[in-house]
Amino acid sequence: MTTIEVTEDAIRQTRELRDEFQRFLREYEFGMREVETKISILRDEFLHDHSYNPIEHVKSRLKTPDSIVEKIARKGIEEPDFERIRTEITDIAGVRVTCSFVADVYQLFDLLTQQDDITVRAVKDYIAEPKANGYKSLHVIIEVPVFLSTGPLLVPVEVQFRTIAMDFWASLEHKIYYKFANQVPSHLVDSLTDAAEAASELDARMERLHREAHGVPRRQLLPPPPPPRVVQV
Ligand code: 0O2
Repeated sequence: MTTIEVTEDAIRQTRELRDEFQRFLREYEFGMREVETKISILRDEFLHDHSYNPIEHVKSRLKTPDSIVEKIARKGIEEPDFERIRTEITDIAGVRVTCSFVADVYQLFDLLTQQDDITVRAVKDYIAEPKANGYKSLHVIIEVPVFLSTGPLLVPVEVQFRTIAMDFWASLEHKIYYKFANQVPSHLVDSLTDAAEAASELDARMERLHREAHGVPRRQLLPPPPPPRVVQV
């Protein structure tokens, strides 16, 4: 049997690293909570002032340490330190906002990204340009200030906006890929792409029905807000 000698110094260093990693993750959790609060304020205001709730549900998650390590490897980040991880991995904190209709997706995106304390770092509009497999969602990396005892800190948070139909498709697709460990048989890949098309048609049909029943919402007749501040990274 091999025995490993663990020195006091090694134990101290390991503890320091653990504490630093926990502090690092906590910053993302605080950023995530700020975004959750902003979304829930928008939802409540919509309900009271427009008697309409554009949000079906909100789900947040912090990337697990395993998933962070896997992404560091996938991106080929050599000798990663906390600063490098901070700049390169921008989806450690993620908030997913599932909306009723596509119009709600873009309106909530505008209302969140135009807030004065929010800076937009990057936008990926997979609704305007879906992925080859049919995946649709509007992704944005924002920076939100968090006020700590040591001073303010800008935390990146990935927000994904999508409709219920897009969310339904993405959840099942994710499960299928997980089950087949990413080696999905080609007939299933084709069926999934067809299903994404069917989900888009359903989105369009339900939105038309909603407008027929309720008319174009007053909030959608307002002039469009100015574009968000985007910082190139
Ligand atoms: P999880 O479990 O959601 O965290 P980048 O971050 O820009 O360097 P990446 O990660 O490819 O590169 O970014 P992108 O394209 O914005 O996609 C990231 C997230 O979008 C994924 O997170 C998924 O949540 C979602 N996503 C993207 N493409 C697909 C897809 O084809 N199917 C499904 N179901 N979801 C998708 P994670 O980290 O993979 O997973």
